[in-house]
Amino acid sequence: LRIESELRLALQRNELQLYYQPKVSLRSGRIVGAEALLRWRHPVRGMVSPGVFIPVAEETGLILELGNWVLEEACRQVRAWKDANLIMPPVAVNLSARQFDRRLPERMADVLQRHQVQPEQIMLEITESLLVGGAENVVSIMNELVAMGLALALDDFGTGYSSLAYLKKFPISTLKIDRSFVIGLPYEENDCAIARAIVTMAQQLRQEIVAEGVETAEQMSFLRDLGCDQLQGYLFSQPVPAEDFERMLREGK
Ligand code: G
Ligand code: G
Ligand code: MN
Ligand code: NA
Repeated sequence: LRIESELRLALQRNELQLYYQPKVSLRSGRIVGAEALLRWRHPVRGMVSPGVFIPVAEETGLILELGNWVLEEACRQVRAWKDANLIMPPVAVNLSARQFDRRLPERMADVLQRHQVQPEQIMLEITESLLVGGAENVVSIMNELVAMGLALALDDFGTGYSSLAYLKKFPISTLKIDRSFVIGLPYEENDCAIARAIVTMAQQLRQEIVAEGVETAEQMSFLRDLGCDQLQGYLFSQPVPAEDFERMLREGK
């Protein structure tokens, strides 16, 4: 309850901020995307992790307001970067399952329009929990979003319950291999087998594949040899404030 009321205040007091973590092409080594990650600079507690406050926001329903703030801020930032003549790769935003309702396509159209951002500039990251059950309205909302030009990525892949059948049913263009399978590469045989299976499957389904949580050069070269498309992780960069991400883009890393 304490966090909930403080979180409401945080929205009013501008204590929230988006950090950006680059996604890097394993072929070219260049930045080909970014994931926006929410940060809360609490005046007393310091940096509060989204791992702590997102679950609270989801339970209380505050996630809708929080999620709208994130979409608004991501679009505002993309617009600002475009105005500064930066060549911007797509920016991915995390969506909680509760944000995925009938009005989401309309909300997306509205925020994109107000900031004059092309839908191709924004990617939406969803988790497997949304797919389980395969609700028809979820499929049709996804189809609407994709028809608008937005791309969908499946986050934390491999940790939930989605099967091959699910993957075929949903219009998802990118799979993100969960960090928990990347940690053991290339020494843990089981992790290697899982990573290999996910990449092979994604290739068959013509999906882009992003490995999360890449921290070592050995992990990177193993993933590159597998044919993985992109990496995201501390090896290249932690999530950083917008100014720092902008600097990375300008340096053409
Ligand atoms: O940035 P960090 O690794 O601490 O994030 C922890 C968790 O919080 C991750 O699961 C991440 O997906 C989630 N998260 C970060 N930002 C957002 C956001 O804007 N919206 C939602 N729904 N989840 C987020
Ligand atoms: O659930 P999601 O994939 O959205 O969350 C991403 C989380 O992973 C963020 O909290 C981010 O800070 C964290 N993260 C990103 N790269 C790395 C990494 O290389 N190592 C570790 N341990 N965490 C990472
Ligand atoms: Mn994510
Ligand atoms: Na993830």
